[in-house]
Amino acid sequence: MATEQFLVPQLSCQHCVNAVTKAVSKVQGVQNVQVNLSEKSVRIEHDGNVAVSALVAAINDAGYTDVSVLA
Ligand SMILES: [Cu+2]
Repeated sequence: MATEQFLVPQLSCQHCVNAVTKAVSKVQGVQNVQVNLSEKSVRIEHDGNVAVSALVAAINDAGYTDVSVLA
């Protein structure tokens, strides 16, 4: 089990929350996705075998290109 957190400044409404949640949930190995709209952060729990780059790619593919990795 591992957790990654990302900052996605372009998150602006519930539509964004749904789009990112759906996109990231499709990545194999992802177990839980929590989007905090007020903090514009995405917290992802996965099985430990998911590359950070794959998670960023999924967020990018959903249309959110300005993604940074939080500690
Ligand atoms: Cu939106």
